[in-house]
Amino acid sequence: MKALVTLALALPCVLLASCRQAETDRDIFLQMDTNKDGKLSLKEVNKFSLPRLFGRFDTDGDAVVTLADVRAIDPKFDAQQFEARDLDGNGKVTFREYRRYAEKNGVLNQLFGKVDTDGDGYITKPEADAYVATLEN
Ligand SMILES: [Ca+2]
Ligand SMILES: [Ca+2]
Ligand SMILES: [Ca+2]
Repeated sequence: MKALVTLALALPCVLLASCRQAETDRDIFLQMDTNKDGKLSLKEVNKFSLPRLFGRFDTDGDAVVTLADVRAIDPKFDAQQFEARDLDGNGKVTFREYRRYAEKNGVLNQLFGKVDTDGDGYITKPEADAYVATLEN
């Protein structure tokens, strides 16, 4: 559950750029929409967000995330949660391991489902805007 809390905090920023950054919401949406059909599939969201989420935890930028890296952000992060991601058990989570874990466990599915309010399996711009608006209140 801790991981979910961490994700819930990390995702609005990463996924929909609700944090005021140089990139606007619209730019992020267009960047994520790699096949340019005007809507985001879960696959597109994963492809865009997972490297950014991983990068958030890789605080020293050495391309692997250790438990120490994670705890620098979330001091109470559960060691078992970390071990679940460290598929070869060497104490370091690579992006490949993280992606395999994330896709297998559908870490973004819950958030995706929240934003995809009509449940058609795609996030449209109005759905994304409506979600960002709920965060800003
Ligand atoms: Ca698309
Ligand atoms: Ca590993
Ligand atoms: Ca939808």
